[in-house]
Amino acid sequence: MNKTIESAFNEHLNAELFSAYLYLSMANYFAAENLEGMATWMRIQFDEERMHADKFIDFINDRDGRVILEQIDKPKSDWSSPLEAFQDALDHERLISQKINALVDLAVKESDHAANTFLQWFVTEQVEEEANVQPIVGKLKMIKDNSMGLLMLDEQLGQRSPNDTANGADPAA
Ligand code: OFO
Repeated sequence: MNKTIESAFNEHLNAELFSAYLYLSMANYFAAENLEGMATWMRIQFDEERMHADKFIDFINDRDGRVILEQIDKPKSDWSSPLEAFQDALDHERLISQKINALVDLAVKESDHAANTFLQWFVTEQVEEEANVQPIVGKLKMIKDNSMGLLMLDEQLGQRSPNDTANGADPAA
């Protein structure tokens, strides 16, 4: 496997694992706030991020590369409001989208066509990842301090099931 790509993919694998850790932390913040629906939504997001990490692991191994796990940074554990938590999630997904785009640029530069093709799934996925969070942020801005609105949104988000995750069923599985 191209060593530059291998090292960049290992670095990105760590970013996906951090995403998982961040959303698990948010799930526990929501559980502590008795917002079980939002906690469920974040637990599903946690699972999804682990699936993203698995994809990078499988690709590196399939190409006879070497997966090197690094330390995962400690995520934030408290937020001042559900809006702040979901805004952080949206900002984080935008950052991950930039990282994926930078990996595509690198794959092109290194003429690694297999890596480029692999990354296209993530390019599409990131559109979904941002689109999943954006309306929640918008609704929370509308809700402000209205507890009835917050409870209704919590109820709605609790209905998320693993099959409704970004991109629906995993086409690459
Ligand atoms: Fe892995 O997409 Fe979110 O971070």
